[in-house]
Amino acid sequence: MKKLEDKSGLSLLSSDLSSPDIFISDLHLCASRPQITAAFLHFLKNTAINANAVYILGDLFEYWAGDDDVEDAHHQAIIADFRALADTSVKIYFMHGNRDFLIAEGFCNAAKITLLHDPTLINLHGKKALLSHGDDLCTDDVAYQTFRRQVRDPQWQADFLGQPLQSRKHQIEAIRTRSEQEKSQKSMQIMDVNQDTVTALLMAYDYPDLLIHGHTHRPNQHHIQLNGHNITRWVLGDWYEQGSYLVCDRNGCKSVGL
Ligand code: LP5
Ligand code: MN
Repeated sequence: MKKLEDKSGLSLLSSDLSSPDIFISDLHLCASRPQITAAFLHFLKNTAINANAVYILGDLFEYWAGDDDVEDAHHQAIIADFRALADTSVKIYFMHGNRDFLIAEGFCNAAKITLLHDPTLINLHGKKALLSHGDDLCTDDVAYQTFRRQVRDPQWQADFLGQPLQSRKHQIEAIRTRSEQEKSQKSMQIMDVNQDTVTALLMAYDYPDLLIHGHTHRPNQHHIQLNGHNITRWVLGDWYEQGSYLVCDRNGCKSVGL
């Protein structure tokens, strides 16, 4: 895979025209919801296996406290099935979400997954598709964006990762509680993408045909007309109640429920 160095670099990832590409996000896998993990592992073995590539656009895990947690039994089961899928030559790409941005080389190498920058532009069966987790687009959520800047700071991350794993998990649980409290006070509009931010991103990436993201848990297909360009914004669904994925081939994209 070549790394995207500039905004015109459409050569980054190219889809194999004969097989579909699959996009998922917001699975929030954790040991306390074993039925979702089982559904996901079934999906890897029975659906993803027929794809050219699987793109996981963030929040694969409920949270990720650091790569020293790869030894956890729940994580090992997932890693084993990713490796098995990668060994069949299905490519697996992962982009950080707001829950699992501490995933690094340790997990990716163990799982045979390639980490993607947010955002990443790909050539999707001849269409330009811009991929993102989506949290960066929620700019009306000022409290979250302040929090995001803090925890994405490399020095902050180095200090955090220098603490014992159990201590990190306790701190994350405390932030989760606070996040849930604060979310209950925020309007749905504040927690959605900001249209001006979306527009600026689409223009910065020279009007891609598609923008595919998750995070908001509001699966939908939005048609955007921007300066003479027709753009589709696909929002992926979460896996809390029922798994779903977006599948794209040379005929277009469609959302599929499990
Ligand atoms: O995830 P979701 O969809 O429920 O809510 C998000 C935003 N919340 C978060 C927080 C995460 O859920 C929990 C942390 C994940 C693990 C990260 C690991 C490493 C970090 C460890 C930190 C100790 O992302 C939520 C948005 C919502 O999406 C919709 O977009 O609204 O944002 C919040 O609720 C954030 C609050 O508004 C602000 C929280 C301030 C916390 C300040 C504590 C500062 C201390 C920092 C480090 C110790
Ligand atoms: Mn998210």
